[in-house]
Formats: sequence, C-alpha cells, structure tokens
Amino acid sequence: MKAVIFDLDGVITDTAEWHYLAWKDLANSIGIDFNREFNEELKGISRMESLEKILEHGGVADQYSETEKLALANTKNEKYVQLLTQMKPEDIFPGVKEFLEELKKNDILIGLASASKNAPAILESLKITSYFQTVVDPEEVANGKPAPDIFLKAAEKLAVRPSECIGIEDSTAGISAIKDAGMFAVGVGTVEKMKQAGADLVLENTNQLVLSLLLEEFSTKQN
Ligand code: B16
Ligand code: MG
Repeated sequence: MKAVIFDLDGVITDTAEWHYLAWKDLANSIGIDFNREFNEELKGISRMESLEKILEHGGVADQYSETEKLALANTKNEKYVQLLTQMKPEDIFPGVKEFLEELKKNDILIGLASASKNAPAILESLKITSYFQTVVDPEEVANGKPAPDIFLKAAEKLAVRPSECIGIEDSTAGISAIKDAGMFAVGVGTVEKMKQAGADLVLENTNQLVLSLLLEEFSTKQN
C-alpha cells in the first residue's frame, strides 16, 4: 500500500452539512422542497449535476436556460462559501489529523480526490494543505463520481498503481468510483449503506482511521 486518497466533504470535515444548508436555501427559493433524505443523493456529485438533480426532483428541469442554471449554481456557491468563512482548524473530523501524521511518518503518499472546486480553500482553512502530495482539480477529469476518473487521476499524479492505493469516502457514488478504479475502498458511515455500495472496509467514524488496521485489512484482501 503506497498511497491513501481521501475524499473531502464528509471524510475530512463536515462540509456536507453546509452543502445541505446552501442547497436547501436555493431549492426553497425557487419553490422546491428539499430534505436530508434527498440531499444524500447529492453527496460526492458535482455542483452542476447536483443542481440538475434538484431541478428534476422539483419537476422544473426544462424551465431554466443554461445561463439561468449557472446563475442558480453561483447563488448556491456564494451561500456555501459564506458558510465556509466560519471554518477553523478545529473543524477537522476527530482522528484525521493524527491519521495524516501517521501516513506521513510511514512515507505513505497522500492525495485528495474531491468533487469540490472549493477543496483547496478548505484544506487551507483546516491548515492541512502541506500533507497532500496531490490535490486533483475536478475540472481535470472528464467524468465525475461515480466514475473512477478522479481517483485514477490522483494515482497517476502520485505515480502509483491503483492496486497500491486505499480510497476513503462517505458517499455511495464515491465508493463506486474507488472500486471501479481498482482500489481498496474504505467507507466512513453506516455499514449497510457502505457495504451495499461495495466498500471493502466500513468505519463508523474517522476516529477509527488507524494505519495498522487499514494495512491489515488491505493485505487480507490482497491474499
Ligand atoms: P463544490 P466531495 C463534493 O465533495 C460534495 O460531496 C458535493 O455535495 C458537492 O456538490 C461537490 O463536492 C461539489 O462541491 O460546489 O464546492 O465544487 O465529497 O467529493 O469531497
Ligand atoms: Mg464526500
């Protein structure tokens, strides 16, 4: 195992909640109901694809021009970026900083495969940018999660084979992306949801991100 490739929202920090609040604001402003259950479908999905899903959910997908859709997506992002200004280094999920330290000490490469265009700013706010040897810009890849592209790009940039990587995700789209990339998938979340998506190992929370456990499970899977 030579590299660990992280998702950001919902794995490193709880920005998933802020995405939810910003989308709810936007959806309600155009008369569309928006709840947490529907929000689950947007996790790991790009900004424009999320908007398309919301408009379809509201039955109004054909009522907006491309320019109007871009404006709606911008409005959501402005609200989200405004929420992000509150972010502090303490907002990192428990155990993540310690895990990054452990990886660094063991010379394991670290990459980020987030669908978020705001990812570099979030890493800066959390003061963890320096741990990452690569942060893939989602614009660099043709297809978003659940396609494997972003995880494959991270491996390519780290100059490692996918089979030498562990990917960590909280979304079902992200777990599918990791598996289709040919990597070992760690899901953070509920066992049922993560197993159904194909996770090789499920952790209830980020406190359980411990290198020895991951290495053990990774090598069991190889044999
Ligand atoms: P932005 P991840 C994803 O990040 C989020 O899960 C998803 O809800 C969001 O729409 C997407 O990033 C795009 O984010 O609007 O900031 O570019 O989970 O892949 O780290
Ligand atoms: Mg996520």
